[in-house]
Amino acid sequence: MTLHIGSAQRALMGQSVCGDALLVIPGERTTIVLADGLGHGPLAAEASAALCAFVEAHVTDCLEDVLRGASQAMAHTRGAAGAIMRIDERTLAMEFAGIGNVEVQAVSERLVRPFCVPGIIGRRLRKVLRFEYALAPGDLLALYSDGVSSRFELCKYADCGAKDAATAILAEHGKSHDDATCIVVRC
Ligand SMILES: [Mn+2]
Repeated sequence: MTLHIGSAQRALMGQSVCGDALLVIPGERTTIVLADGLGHGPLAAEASAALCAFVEAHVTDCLEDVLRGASQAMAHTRGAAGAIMRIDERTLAMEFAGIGNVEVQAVSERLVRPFCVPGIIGRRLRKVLRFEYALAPGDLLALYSDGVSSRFELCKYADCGAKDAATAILAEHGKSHDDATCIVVRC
């Protein structure tokens, strides 16, 4: 089984750095991170990079622990919204946990509807929810920051490659007043 992963990202117009960050860590279980540092510019980028680095350093820990640990480790940063998705390449078992304004959509014959709970990574986290799903070949997922309007239908991009889908979603639904990132995964 193989995952096809593609992404697209751009900074808010006028900013030289993007406050969003993304990371794909391949492995038996591929881990995907999307982080949106609060606000814009270098301090937002510092917070989102800190989340990606923390996840990379704790890639085998359970997702609740990763988010809670990251939140403590990021106390000196501005804070970030962020989501982590892990997919077992062999069984397509998927886990997801996220905090704040990162959204996820799925196209699947099964009910796949994970979501992020309110909060800021880098502040005291109250609730952390972890979702588990069994994905199937052909399933399509999109993970995106709040610089992308959630009013799109992912199924319209079902025939595109992952990279083309992410690029098209960003071009068609990116908001001009925020950093924007979209990651598409096809099983
Ligand atoms: Mn944002």
